[in-house]
Amino acid sequence: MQQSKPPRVRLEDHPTAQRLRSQVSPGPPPPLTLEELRTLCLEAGAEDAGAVPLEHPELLEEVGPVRQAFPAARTLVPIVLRMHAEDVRSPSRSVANLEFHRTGHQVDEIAHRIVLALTARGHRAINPAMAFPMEMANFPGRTWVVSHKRVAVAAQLGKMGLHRSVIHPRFGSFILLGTVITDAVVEGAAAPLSYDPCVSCKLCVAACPVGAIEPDGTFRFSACYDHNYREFMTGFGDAMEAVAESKDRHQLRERLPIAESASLWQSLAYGPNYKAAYCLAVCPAGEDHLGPFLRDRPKHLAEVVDPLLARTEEVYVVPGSDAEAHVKKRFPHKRVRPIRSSLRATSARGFFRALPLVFQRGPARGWRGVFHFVLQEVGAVEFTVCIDDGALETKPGLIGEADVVVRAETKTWLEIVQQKRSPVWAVVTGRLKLEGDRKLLDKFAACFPR
Ligand code: B12
Ligand code: SF4
Repeated sequence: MQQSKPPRVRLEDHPTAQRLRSQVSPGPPPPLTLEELRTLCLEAGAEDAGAVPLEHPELLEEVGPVRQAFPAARTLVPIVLRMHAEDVRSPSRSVANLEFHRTGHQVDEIAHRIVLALTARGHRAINPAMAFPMEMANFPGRTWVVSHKRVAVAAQLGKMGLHRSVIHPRFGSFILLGTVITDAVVEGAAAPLSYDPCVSCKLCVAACPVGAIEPDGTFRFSACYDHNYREFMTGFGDAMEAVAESKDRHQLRERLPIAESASLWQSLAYGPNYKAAYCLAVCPAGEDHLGPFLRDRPKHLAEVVDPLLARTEEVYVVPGSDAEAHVKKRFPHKRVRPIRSSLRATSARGFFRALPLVFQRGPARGWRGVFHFVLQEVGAVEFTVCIDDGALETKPGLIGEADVVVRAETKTWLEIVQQKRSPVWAVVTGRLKLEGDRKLLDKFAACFPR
C-alpha cells in the first residue's frame, strides 16, 4: 500500500522557527580585547597566542585562501605549543617524530577548544589543521588553508629564523603553530618584538643533510621536500611508481628496499614521519635553550650536532640536484638514494610557479640565457625565464630579447618535462616549436632535474 506523505510545514509555521522568532535576538557579541583573547587561548592550553587582523599588510597572500575556507573571517589567532627539545634532538628519529606528532595533535585539539570557547561567546570560528589534512586537490600548488608562520610573525610571536621556521623568543625553534580563524573583532595589538631570536650561529646550515638552508638564507625547497618528506605525499607517489614500473618483486626491491616499505607502512599506519628536521634540532636560539649553548658550546656540538651529522642514513635526492652534490661532498658516510621528484606541474601557470621551487643553482652557474615560453591552453600563457650565473628570475609575459623561444600546447610541454614524450618526437611532429640555441635548452633542463 502506498503511504501518504505528511503535509509539508511552511517555514513561518515551523515550531522551531516560531520559538526562535519569539526570543529576543542576542545581538552581536562585544569585541574582545587582545588580553581577553590571550587568556582564553592560554586557558585552552596554548603556551603563547596573539591576534592579527586579516587585512594586516604582511598577510595579503593569506586573504584569498582564508576567505575561501571561512568567508566571515576577520581576525587570525595564532597559537604556539612547545615541543620537548631533547626528543626533537634525539638521533633516533622515531623519538623525534613521536614528539612532532604528539605536539601536532595537541595544537589541533587546543585550537578546537579555542573555537568552542569563541563560539560560546557568540563569535564564529574555525581551526584549520596544524599541518594535515590539507587541500590536496590543489597539489602541487598551495594546499594549506593558512600559513601559520606568517600569522605568528605578523602577530609578533616570533621571527623567521635563518632555517625559515619561526623562532619564539623564549621557546626557540622547538614550537609548532596553529591558527584559529574567527569573525571576532579584537581590540589592541602586540608590541613589536624588539630583537631577532636567531643568533646567526648557522648550525642549521651545517646540520641539514641535503643543504636545504644556504648561509645567505636561501631555502632550497625541493631538497627538503624530496628528502625530509620522503614518506609524505610526494615520496609515496614515487614509491607507487616504483611498484608500477618494476617487472617483478626482485626488481621492486632494488627500487624500494624492504626497510623502506616497512617505514612507509609505519608512516601510513601511525602518521607520516620526517627523515630529518635537523635544522630545528640543532638550533640553540631562545631563552630556554641559549644558556647551555653559551656556557659550553663544544658540548652542544658534541652532544647535539655531531651525532646528527655522523648518522649513517639514506638521503633521498634527485639525480643532478644540488642536494645530491651536497650530500656526496659533505656527508660521504651517508647513503645517497636517487629518487624521482613528484613535484610535477599540471598546468602552464603551475609549471611557471614551480620553477623557483625546483631550481638548482649548481647546474645554472657560469652561463646566462633568456627563455620565452608560449604555452597554449585556453588561450596562451606567456612567461620569461632568465638564468644568470646561478640565479633564476621568472616574469609573466615575454620580456626582453630571448635566446630560446618555446612554443607548444601545455599538455605536450608537460609530457616532455615529465619524460613521457621525447622532445625530438614533439619537434618532428610539429607539436613543439623551438627558436634559438637548443643547447641552451639542455642547460635549462639540467637546472630543473626530475
Ligand atoms: C609548506 C610547508 C613546508 C614545506 C616548505 C617549508 C617552508 N620553509 O616554508 C616543507 C615541506 C619543505 C616543510 C618542511 C618543514 N616544516 Co613545514 N610547513 C609547511 C606549511 C604547510 C606552510 C609553510 C608556509 O607557510 N609557506 C609559505 C611561506 C610563508 O613560507 P616561506 O618560508 O616564505 O616560503 C618558502 C616555501 O614555503 C616555498 N614556497 C613558497 N611559496 C610556495 C608555494 C607552494 C605551492 C609551495 C609548495 C611552496 C612554496 O618557497 C619559499 C622559499 O623557499 C606549514 C603549515 C601551515 N599550514 O602553515 C608547515 C610548517 C611551516 N612546517 C613546520 C615544520 C616544523 C617543518 C619541518 C621542521 C618538519 C620536520 N619535522 O622536518 C620542516 C622544516 C623545513 C624548514 N627549514 O623550513 C612548522 C614550523 C614551525 C615553526 N617553528 O615555524 C609549520 C608552521 C607547521 C606547524 N603547524 O607548526 N614545511
Ligand atoms: S640554528 Fe642558529 S642560524 Fe639557524 S635558525 Fe637557529 S639560531 Fe639561527
